[in-house]
Amino acid sequence: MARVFVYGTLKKGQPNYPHMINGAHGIARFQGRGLTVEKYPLVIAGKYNIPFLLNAPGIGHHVAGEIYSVDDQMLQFLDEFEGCPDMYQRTPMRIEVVEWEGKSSAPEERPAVNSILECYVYSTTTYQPEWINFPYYDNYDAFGKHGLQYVLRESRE
Ligand code: PCA
Repeated sequence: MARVFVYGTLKKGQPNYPHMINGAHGIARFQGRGLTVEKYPLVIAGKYNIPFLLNAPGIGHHVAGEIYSVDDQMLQFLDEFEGCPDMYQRTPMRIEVVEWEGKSSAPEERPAVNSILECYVYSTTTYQPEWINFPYYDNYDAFGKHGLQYVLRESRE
């Protein structure tokens, strides 16, 4: 099992969450919520209003997201779904635990609140330079007041 931190459309209540709970893609177990230890610019970009964590540490906010434990099959699905490595690259990042719900591990293996875990994150270094000037978010919501509603894959032209 691998640990993945999601900050965008894969979070609960967001447009691509159904893929996380689709057993045909493998297993993803929700473990808790977290925050990037480093600051990153999280922007919404392109004509489909896609959220991107730009891999430019030190700029932006500590970004909120969810920690999942996923099997190899789900990890492979997510790589394909996220256009990895062209659109996003999956890299290990340090994530601070905000809230832990994972029940699978023994109590002594349960990470404490405020402890730091290494998790895979889909961020990008292959972004258009002007994106760094876009507004930064700390907690992505496709339906937020920014009005930049995410366009689902199947609705794109
Ligand atoms: N999906 C991935 C990266 C951005 C996105 O929309 C995620 O939720 O973390």
